[in-house]
Amino acid sequence: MSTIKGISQTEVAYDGSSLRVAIVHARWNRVIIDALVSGAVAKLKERGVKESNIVIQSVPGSFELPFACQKVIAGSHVQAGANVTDLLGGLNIGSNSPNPASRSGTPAPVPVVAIPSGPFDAVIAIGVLIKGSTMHFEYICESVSHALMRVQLDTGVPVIFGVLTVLNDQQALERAGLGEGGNKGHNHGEDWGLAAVEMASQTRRWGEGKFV
Ligand code: RBF
Repeated sequence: MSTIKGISQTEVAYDGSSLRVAIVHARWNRVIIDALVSGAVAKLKERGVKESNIVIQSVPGSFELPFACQKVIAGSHVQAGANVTDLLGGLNIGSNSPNPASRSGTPAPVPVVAIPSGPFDAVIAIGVLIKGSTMHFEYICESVSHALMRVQLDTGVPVIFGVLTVLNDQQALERAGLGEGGNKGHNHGEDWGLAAVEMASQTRRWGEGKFV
């Protein structure tokens, strides 16, 4: 049955096989978080993202998500750069090599060089904010959503907004496909996995000036 609510399917089945995606999740409301993370991972894999290219990191609560996403994106650039440097260092070109093995005429051992891992193509930030009796809910929702938007605009890496902001436990459970009674709901983590592959693929295409 079609509804007017929710995301509509794309006509394109995006291929995630060359993508690297990070999931950063909070640990508050863990049962719901775990279901959402599993849903996101399942859809990433369904779209071809390799398990080795899915990196999962956790933070205490949703308030920490924007900072962590920013650092994880920055760290992936450092990691990619570091591997290239290792690779160049390992080539040992020329006779002035400081490697003692080379000076003695023995061929330097071929270093094992890790395959360079590229920077993340997308990050999924997952948190569950349940309205309590304090004003924290409003403050955290507001600042986290603004900050996650800022991270993606500042870094140029799509950040998928996987933060549930709900009034009670029941709503949270239903949005993770864990609803009790008649309505199990729908696991929104699945949508976030698909959104990550779509946005990462499109960001690459747009970056190459391709629009068709
Ligand atoms: N973090 C969440 O991810 N979800 C919540 O529902 C949530 N509720 C909180 C309520 C209060 C009163 C406080 C003080 C914190 C809450 N946090 C929650 C944690 C917050 O995101 C953060 O981890 C901590 O405030 C430490 O910076």
